[in-house]
Amino acid sequence: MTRAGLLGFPNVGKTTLFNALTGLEAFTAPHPYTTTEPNVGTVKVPDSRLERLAVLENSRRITHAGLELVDLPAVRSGSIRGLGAGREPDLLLAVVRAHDSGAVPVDEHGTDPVVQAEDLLVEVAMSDFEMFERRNERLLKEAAADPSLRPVAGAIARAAEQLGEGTPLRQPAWSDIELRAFRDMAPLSLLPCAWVVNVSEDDADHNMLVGQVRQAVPATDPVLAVSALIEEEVAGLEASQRAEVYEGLGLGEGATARVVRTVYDALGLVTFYTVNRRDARAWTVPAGTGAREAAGRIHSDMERGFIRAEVATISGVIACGGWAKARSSGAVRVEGRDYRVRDGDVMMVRFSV
Ligand SMILES: Nc1nc2c(ncn2[C@@H]2O[C@H](COP(=O)(O)OP(=O)(O)OP(=O)(O)O)[C@@H](O)[C@H]2O)c(=O)[nH]1
Ligand SMILES: [Mg+2]
Repeated sequence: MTRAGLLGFPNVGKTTLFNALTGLEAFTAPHPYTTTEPNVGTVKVPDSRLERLAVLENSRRITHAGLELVDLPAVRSGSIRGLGAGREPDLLLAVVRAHDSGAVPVDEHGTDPVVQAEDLLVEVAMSDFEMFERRNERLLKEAAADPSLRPVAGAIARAAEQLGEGTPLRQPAWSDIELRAFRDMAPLSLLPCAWVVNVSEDDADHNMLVGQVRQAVPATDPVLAVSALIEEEVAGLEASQRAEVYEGLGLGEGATARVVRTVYDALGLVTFYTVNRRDARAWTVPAGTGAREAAGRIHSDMERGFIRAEVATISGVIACGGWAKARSSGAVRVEGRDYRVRDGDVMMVRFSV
C-alpha cells in the first residue's frame, strides 16, 4: 500500500488531520510533542463510481483502495523521528499551521505558514545533510584508493553541498546512477512532498495563503488548504450527513478526496477496477503499468496465465447499466498483455493456468 508520512512542527494539527483522514481517534492536545510514537492508519479512498458499480453488479462486498498514513512525532530542531527502517514513506505530507485560536500554544516557528514551510525545508535538508556528510567523508578516502568509486563519491559530494545550502534533493533531476548512490540512505528531501496548510475555521482567505506557501516551496510541490479541526468533526458523521455538511460549509468534496487526489497525482498513480458478484474492488498501480502486470496485483496466477483483458471505462459501464450491457453494446474492448492500464478502467482478466 502507498504510504504517506505526516511531517511538521508541534501543534500544527498533524494528528487532527490524521484522525480526519483515517476516522481514527488518536490523541490530540493543545501542547507540543503530544505524539511520541507514530500513529498508523488507513485512509479509505472515497470512490462513488466504485459504489455505483457494486450496486449495478450486485456485488456483496466493496473494497475501496487504501492509502497508509503515518502521523509522525513533531520535528524537533535537529531531529526527525519515527521513520524507522521499513517505514519510509513514499511521500511526505508536510503540515503547516495558519490557525491561531489562542488556545493552542505557538512556538518559535509561529503561525505564519510560509515561515514554517521555510523552516521545515531546512530541517529536512539538514537531516539529510548530516547523513550525506558522513558518507562523503568516508567515500573521499575510499575513492582515493579505488578510482571506480569516484563517480559515486562525486554525486554524494554534490548532493551534500546542495543540502548544506538547505535545498532539497528533489529539486534538480539526478541521473539514475546518482539516484542509485543515494538510495540506501533513503533521503527524506528526495521524496515527493505535498503541503497542507491547516487553516482556521473562520479563515476565508485560503487562496492567498496557499499562493504564498507555493512561492516558498519547490515548484513541483503541490499545496492545499484544509481545516483539520472541521474535517475531524465531520469525519465522525454518517456518510449521508457528511455530504450535507460539506455542501453547507462550501467545502466541496471534503479533505479526504482532495488529499488522496494530490497524493495520487504526485506519485503518478492510477486506479483500475474489478467486479463480480463477490466483490467490487479498486486497485492502485503506477501509471503506465501493463495489463498483465496489473493482473498480477489481483492474483499471481492471472499474471502467469494471462491471455487477454476485457476493458471498459467505469463511467461507460455505469452509463450502460452494468458490465453485461456494456459488452453487448460494444463498450468493452479486448486488450493484450502490454496494454497500459488507464485511470478508471474496469478489467476482466482472461487467464489459464
Ligand atoms: N482552532 C484550531 N485548532 C486546531 C486545528 N487543528 C488542530 N487544532 C488543535 O491544536 C491542538 C494540537 O493539535 P494536534 O493535532 O495534536 O497537533 P500535532 O501537530 O499532532 O501536535 P504534536 O503531536 O504535538 O506534534 C489540538 O488541541 C487541536 O484540537 C485547527 O484547524 N483549528
Ligand atoms: Mg500529534
